[in-house]
Amino acid sequence: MNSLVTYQVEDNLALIGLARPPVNALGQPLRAALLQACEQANSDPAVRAIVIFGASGLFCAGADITEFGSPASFATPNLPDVLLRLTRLDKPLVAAIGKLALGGGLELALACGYRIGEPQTRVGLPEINLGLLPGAGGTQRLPRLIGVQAALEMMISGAQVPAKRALELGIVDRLAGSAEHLLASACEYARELIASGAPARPSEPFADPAKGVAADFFERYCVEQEPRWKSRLAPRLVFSAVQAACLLPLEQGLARELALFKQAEASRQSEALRHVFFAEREAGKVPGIDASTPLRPIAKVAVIGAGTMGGGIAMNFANVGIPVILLERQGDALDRGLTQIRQTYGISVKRGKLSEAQLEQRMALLSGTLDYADLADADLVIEAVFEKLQIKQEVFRTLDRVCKPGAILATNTSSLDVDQIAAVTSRPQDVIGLHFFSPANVMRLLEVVNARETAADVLATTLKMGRSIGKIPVVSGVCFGFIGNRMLEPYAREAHRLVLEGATPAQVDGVLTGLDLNMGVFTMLDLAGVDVNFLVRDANRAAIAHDDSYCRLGDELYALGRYGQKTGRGFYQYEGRERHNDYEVIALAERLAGELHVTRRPVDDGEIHARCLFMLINEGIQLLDEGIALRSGDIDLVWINGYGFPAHLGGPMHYAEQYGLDKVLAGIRHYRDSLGDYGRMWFTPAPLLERLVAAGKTTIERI
Ligand code: 3H9
Repeated sequence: MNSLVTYQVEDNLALIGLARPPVNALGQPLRAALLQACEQANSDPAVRAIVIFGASGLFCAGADITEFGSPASFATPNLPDVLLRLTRLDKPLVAAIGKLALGGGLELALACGYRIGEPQTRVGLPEINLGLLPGAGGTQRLPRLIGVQAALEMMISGAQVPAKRALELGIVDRLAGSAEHLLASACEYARELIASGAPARPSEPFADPAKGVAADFFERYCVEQEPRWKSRLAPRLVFSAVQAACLLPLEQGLARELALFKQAEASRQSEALRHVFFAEREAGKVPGIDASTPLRPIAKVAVIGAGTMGGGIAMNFANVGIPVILLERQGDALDRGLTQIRQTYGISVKRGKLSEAQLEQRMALLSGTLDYADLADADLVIEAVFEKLQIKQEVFRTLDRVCKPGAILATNTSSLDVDQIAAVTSRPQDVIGLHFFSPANVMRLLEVVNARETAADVLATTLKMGRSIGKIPVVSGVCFGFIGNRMLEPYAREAHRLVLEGATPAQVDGVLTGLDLNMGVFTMLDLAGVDVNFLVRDANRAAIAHDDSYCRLGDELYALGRYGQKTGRGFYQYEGRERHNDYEVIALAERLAGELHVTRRPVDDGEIHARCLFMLINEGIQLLDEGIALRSGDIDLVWINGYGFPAHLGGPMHYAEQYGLDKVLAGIRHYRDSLGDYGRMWFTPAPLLERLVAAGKTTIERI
């Protein structure tokens, strides 16, 4: 038998083990081997039932994602055909689902008439996260097994369903007592089936999925959900496929599913989301670090500053059972911080995401102090104090005095020079930047700033720690603003300048949200604080001293105390959370344009798109060329997970590749030549972009 599956006949049972590490992805070779093994079992008169299991425990993570977009994805035997054939074997098949059955892996289990899990089993149809829909029968078979509503919910959310819930829903028929007993329990199940003369496939609980579904179910579902889908294609295709399950007999439903799947697979959105999937896995691979790099233990964490940021950071550790001590200068600030954390957990309790007991467990892991001496036994200290170099340096001098040798000293700065912070300590090798994004307990991005002297084991430890608290850690070198905020600068610059030239904040934001960004530049600044943005910009004033005219609008709003949402006025006016245009801001822009001799004119949406996006892309390419970012996929992850760039566009670098690097370059040159002094000042193409286009490259890489 092929080495991709193990095959054994024991006591009238054929045991077929999937053996393609690491996750039994159902690429063409495994599909062929599985089919061959099943045919062999089917034609062997000594075999009366078949058990399919994961040879190393894990059942299957689905189709092989690396095959999508290439002829291999449907190379013979293709997955839908293999699974259809399995449903037609005349012997009972039992899927023994160890650990995971995802996507095509769950579809394989659904093609088996019987399914057993273990307590740690999780099942799901996460195809939507790849811009796809289940394409090997899932959209047709799952509704017939658990009903339309539950099936649709699983496919639209892409969520993993834990074992107990899978049992309640009827996705698995029973659970083994433990993972170790799974195969033995599956064999026992198969023997029971043989003994009772059970059919190869039992009848389906929801054989007519339309039955019992309200006549207006699909219509109502669409009205409720569609606004959240924005311009994403995959949810709409999932929806159509499930609708087909209600309208068409199985065979025609499967054909419809296949057509929809192929449409999804060929889409740019799926290509972009697949890029993101692999970028997330690549981001963990950092030169100079591998499995042999030693790790430092992190059993206790300290956070300096119990404000919104410090509190949010602390919650990440309490959530995974690591004790955290919060340090503040004043007792009342500390109390406020801890109360705020309790309130935030309280909201999760109200939403049913956390139990009261879990809230108390987490709060019990959090303690407060006003005394640096209490940080002496912390393994990792994260400083989250005011964003000013001198203040942070003072904190690090103190940490250097009080922390134990080998403690990792991290700064949560969003823009300052980590080398200069490390330099005030006697142990710069232990210093690193850990830039959390607000709200720090929610946002998945963690920029890990690898300073000049940061030791390899410090970097490796923080990367692992980042993943263990559920973040996507991305390594950045040291520069002003690191990857994310440095790119924000030219992107926001264009937005501000366009308002001086005649666009309105709402028009600029509308173009950006029209691309499915979570929010436009001005909404984001109002949320983050016009004052915060001013202070960051001010710290970098020397770098833009040659022309900071575009900042004048933000500077004046700051001077007027219009700090954004928190003061009810910023680039917009607010009533509660509701945002309205503010004609005072337009009048201010008109006055400033006059003073700065900027000619006002109607600005079209295409220009807003090009100027904001091309400048964002240009800066990203420059960062790659400077080695601040290790790869273009890292830049995409930063903008998707930290700045609300839509994952289905793949991040700004992937967006540029899909848009055409030559067109981006031509656009930058066009504005360089057509915007007078301003254009000549700011629209300089990144040399790497010029080199890539000259070399005829269509992907962004360092050359
Ligand atoms: C599908 O099934 C379509 C069908 O409906 C229809 C078809 C016609 N393929 O994440 P990890 C690799 S769509 C290829 O680091 P973890 C991954 O790249 C699929 N490779 O580990 C990595 O490689 P490397 C639906 C895959 O423990 C290594 O395995 N399924 C696949 O943190 C380890 O992965 C999904 O969307 C794959 N399917 O997480 C599930 N899966 O070491 C996608 C993983 O070279 N996978 N790899 O970097 C996952 O969600 C996670 O990988 C999983 C493990 C939870 C399984």
